[in-house]
Amino acid sequence: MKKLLTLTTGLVAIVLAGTIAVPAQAYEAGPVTGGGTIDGKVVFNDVVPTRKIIPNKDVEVCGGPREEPLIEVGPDKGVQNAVVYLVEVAKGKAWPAQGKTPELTNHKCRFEPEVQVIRAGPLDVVNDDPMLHNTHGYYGKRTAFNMALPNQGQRIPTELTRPGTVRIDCDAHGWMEGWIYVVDNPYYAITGADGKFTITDVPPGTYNLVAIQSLTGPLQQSVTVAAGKPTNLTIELKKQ
Ligand SMILES: [Cu+2]
Repeated sequence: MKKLLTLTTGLVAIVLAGTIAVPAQAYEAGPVTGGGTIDGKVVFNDVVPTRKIIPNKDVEVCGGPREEPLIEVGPDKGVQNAVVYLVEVAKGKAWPAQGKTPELTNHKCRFEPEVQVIRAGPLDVVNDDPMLHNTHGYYGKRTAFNMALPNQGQRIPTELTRPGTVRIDCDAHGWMEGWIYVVDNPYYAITGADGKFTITDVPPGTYNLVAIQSLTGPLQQSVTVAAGKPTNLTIELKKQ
């Protein structure tokens, strides 16, 4: 038996050595025993920077000039719409049951939702407005998808298969911006208006946790989860 194992390991090593790019190991979902919880709050203590938005067309739908915050901070400094996730988790809890395909909707020249987390896979892009939007998604500088939606009610299916941060622009309205975080495991959360988040059923162990928001960028830290216990974190985001 031992000999067979050694032989098998040897074969695997040969196969791997012969492969130029080893694909990332797929997440393995199964029962979690003694899972812990990560509870936390994402805060921003600095002055909130804003940007001036001056729509130069379609103003009847897009609205007039305005000043918008670059980070959504509540009265108690909690950050809304920050995304928190664990990276490189090999196995753990099942994915939440997925009903319909996640959507990115152009509505009154905004992306709804403005920030979302999706499992790597399909995405539907929708236009709710009575004029052209050109929805353009990027991983960094590389285009992930680029589509014209000239008609109200239009829906175009696409896919985001690679985990990572996807920035969404509109080539017709330069000020529009949205964010999709594509994940390859179900250990993620998005903060509510109070900045709080919860990640449940985490197998005991030590993980890399990333908290990310568009102004501050990603902040990574190590977190250790004990069996059956909550781990409490306060994560302070800072301007890049
Ligand atoms: Cu647009």
